[in-house]
Order: sequence, then C-alpha cells, then structure tokens
Amino acid sequence: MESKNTIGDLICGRYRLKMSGEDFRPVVMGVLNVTPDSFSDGGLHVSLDLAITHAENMIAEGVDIIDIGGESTRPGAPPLSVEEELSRVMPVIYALRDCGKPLSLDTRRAAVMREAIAAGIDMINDVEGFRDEKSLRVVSESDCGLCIMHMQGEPQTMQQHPHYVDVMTEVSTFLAKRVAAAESVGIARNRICVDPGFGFGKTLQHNLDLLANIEQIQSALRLPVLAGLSRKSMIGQLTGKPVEQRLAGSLAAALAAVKHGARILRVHDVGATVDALKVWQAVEAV
Ligand code: 8Y4
Repeated sequence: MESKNTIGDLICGRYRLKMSGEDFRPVVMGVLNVTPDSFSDGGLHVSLDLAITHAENMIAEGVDIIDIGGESTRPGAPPLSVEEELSRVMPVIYALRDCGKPLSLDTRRAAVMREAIAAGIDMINDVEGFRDEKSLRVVSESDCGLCIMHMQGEPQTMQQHPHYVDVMTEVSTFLAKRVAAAESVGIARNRICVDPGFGFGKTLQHNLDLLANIEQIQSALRLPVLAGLSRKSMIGQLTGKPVEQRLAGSLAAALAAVKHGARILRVHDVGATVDALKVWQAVEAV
C-alpha cells in the first residue's frame, strides 16, 4: 500500500530527485546570488569568481541543487533589464554546467528562461508561479523542473498590506491553478514542485500558518513542497535578530518545515543545514 505521504520523484532536466521512500532525505537547495555586492568592484569577473567559489563551497558542504539568482526579489529592490540579468547569470550557468549538481535559475522572465534552458539549466524557480504564459510555453519546450511559488502582489509593495480571508485556501488554490495551467501546455506533473512563498506578501502569522500546514498543501496537490525560510524577516521578527544573525533561527525553521512535510529546503547556509538534517534524520530512522 502506498502511504498518503508518498510523493513521486521530481524530474529536473538531467536529474531525478527522490521525494519520498526509505532512503529519502530532504533536498537542500543552496542560494547562489550573483547580484553585485559590496565586496565586488562591480566588475563581472570578480563577481563570477566569487559565485564559482561559493558554489564549490556549497558542493563540498553537501548541496543537492544550486539556485542561481541574478535579480534581487527582496522588497524594494529595483527592477533589472533582461540584458543585465542575462549578463549576470549566464556566465555562472556555463561555469557550473558540469559541476555534477542540478542547476536551478531564479527568474521571472521568459526571455531569461529561454537562454538558460538552451544552456542546460535543470530547473526554473519562478517566484511569480509562471503567471506569464510565455514562461510556461518556454518551459514546456524543455524537460527542466519547475518550482511554482505563490506571491501576493509585487516584490516592490507586497509587504505593505498582506491580506487574506483564508491564507491556506488562497495559496493552495493559486498553486493548483498554476499547476493545471502548466499541465495544460503539456508539462508533466513529475517536473513540478510547489512553494507557499514565505515572506512574499505575508505577515508573520500568515507565514506561521503556512509553515504549520505544509503537509495539507502537499497532500492536496500531491506534489513536493519547497520551503524557503532561510534568513527571512519572519526569523528576524521571531528572534529580534538582524539578517546576519539568523542562522540558528533559520535552522529551527528548516527542521520545522521538514517535520511538516517539506521535501526541498532553499537555504543560504548549506553546511549547517546539512548537519541539522543529519541529526534529525538519525533520530527519525530509529
Ligand atoms: C534575508 C535573506 C532577507 C533572504 C530576505 C531574503 C524564495 C525564492 C526567494 C522562496 C523560492 C529571500 C528566489 C527572497 N525566496 N524562491 N526566492 N522560494 N522558490 N529573501 O521562498 O531569500 S528570494
């Protein structure tokens, strides 16, 4: 008999990721930001080197998927041109193409998705949930995985007045509709994971309600849930800590997400998360 917690493998381009069963362990997606930072002189070469070194470190620490992002989706971040986004992410995709780990691209733009797919990206992580039908069409012509995320509003303003009558129903219904839209253009269900989008147009209470009910979303959609909680403002709200002091809170949030059924964790601190999961799993296996 198949358990109600059984979720099929996730197909991501060249890779097939186990999502349940005896030897399942939660999949760790490591965040690789290629936005220019204060340590960089702004030159492309410098930020490319930093990104590659960061990716190598994450691989050594046990990362399962590398999520490359060139556009900051943090509240208040300015929009980026397609050309600028491509110039940031494409060199990183080419450099990491044969690193042995599936590569994901965090982008909302169909034109960027098209280039990344041509370069061999394994997954597209779209915080807009592929609401642009062009994106769905581009992705349908490939075999890459999809992460369909819920967001209320737009990144610039989404945290101003988050409002739901029933956050669980609204997020689940949105995700179910986007999954149906993907299937309607011929995308197989086993290429899709879903994400409630923690912090994307949500108050602390909305985030906590969603976190405590991940299993409900997962069993309603029968698709693996990805949870991105790492360093987010909900951790800051609960601990009173600034972003650079949120590791302990983020680890607790990651384990809470796993307890509630999350199959994939999007994190900044790969080594610490892998350690926490090893301890968690050892106890669960008794
Ligand atoms: C500190 C650190 C403060 C990080 C804010 C943040 C998700 C995502 C992001 C997510 C999926 C972020 C691209 C926001 N979050 N993709 N992307 N799920 N699928 N903020 O939760 O990390 S960016």
